[in-house]
Amino acid sequence: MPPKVLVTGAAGQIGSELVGVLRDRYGAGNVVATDKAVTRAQVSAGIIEPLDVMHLSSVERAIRSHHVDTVFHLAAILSAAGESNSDLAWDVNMDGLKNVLDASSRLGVDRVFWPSSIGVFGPDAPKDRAPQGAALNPSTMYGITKVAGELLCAYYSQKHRVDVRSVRFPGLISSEAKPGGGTTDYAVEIFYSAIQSGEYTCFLSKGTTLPMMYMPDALRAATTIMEADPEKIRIRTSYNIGAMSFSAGELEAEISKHMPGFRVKYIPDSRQAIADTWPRSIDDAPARKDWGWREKYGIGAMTSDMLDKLETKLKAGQKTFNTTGSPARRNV
Ligand code: NAD
Ligand code: AKB
Repeated sequence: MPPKVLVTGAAGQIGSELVGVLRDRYGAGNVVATDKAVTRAQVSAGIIEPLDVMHLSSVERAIRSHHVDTVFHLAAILSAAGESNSDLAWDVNMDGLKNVLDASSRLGVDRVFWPSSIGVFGPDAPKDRAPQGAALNPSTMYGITKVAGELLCAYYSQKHRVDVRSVRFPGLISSEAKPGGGTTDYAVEIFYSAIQSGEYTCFLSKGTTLPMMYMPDALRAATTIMEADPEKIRIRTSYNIGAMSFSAGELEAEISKHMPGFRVKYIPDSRQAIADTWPRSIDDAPARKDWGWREKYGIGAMTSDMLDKLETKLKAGQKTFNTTGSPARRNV
């Protein structure tokens, strides 16, 4: 029997793609896509419903009425948005998670997926290959909610027997939905600007290096950890998972291999201070050993695929697509 899945935050960067992957795996009728506000255009065909995770009774009603046994809880406020409105970040990220865990515990949900982030690390963590067990002393409200959320997940696994599984995602790069309110968003914006205008103003400095991952790998990580045998999941806070690390300047150089005329200006804003507290790379040995995590994409393959997919997508919507100034693409 396929699982009956509820996805919260389904209209976001991850959810809008994960819903399609889950519907392909488990059947469209077995995946309920929910968000505070979600439209048919944002997710693949199937059941969609409004759901505000701040309301426990609404979360319980959705789980009960659809006989849900598996939840992917994605609703959240990300790092940069969280620094602009720290009260909202605390409320949505903590109350939303606790409501999902309480409802899951009371209604007998089998498995819950909840993404943590490299934002759990703070300035005192090793910058290179930050280990699974590094001290977690984040200096952002987002990071604080992720560390507390990890502990809450482990608590509900032990005390309430909710089978919660979690990974610490790096910055995610996708050709589909645009990111919302994160510090790593530049690594998506840069591709749109390269294609549309041939130039980009980056809000991080050229040398800022961060852990990143291409969305197809992130979606595979989420389904792989959720389908793994329970005894393989030894870490019930959250697993480090890595794929690639690069600086903004290295990404510019990679895109320039395809578009030699591409130009980037670097004008760091408040997001630089957040990026400066995160590691450059992380060590994900436990995820590789316990449940077989392996990435498929590095910076070269990701860049080629992003440019292919975005060029096709933007050309399809050419009525609003201004090609003036866009440098010619070269075969690499
Ligand atoms: P996103 O900001 O694109 O989407 C989050 C969604 O949550 C939005 O559609 C928003 O409408 C919804 N939401 C906000 N408040 C809500 C509420 N009260 N009730 C219901 N829905 C609400 O975020 P994302 O990039 O898809 O991230 C999903 C999860 O993955 C988050 O927990 C995030 O911290 C984590 N994560 C993301 C990244 C990344 O690079 N995208 C990296 C690490 C971790
Ligand atoms: C953000 O920048 O906030 C996210 C993340 C790494 O958690 N992309």
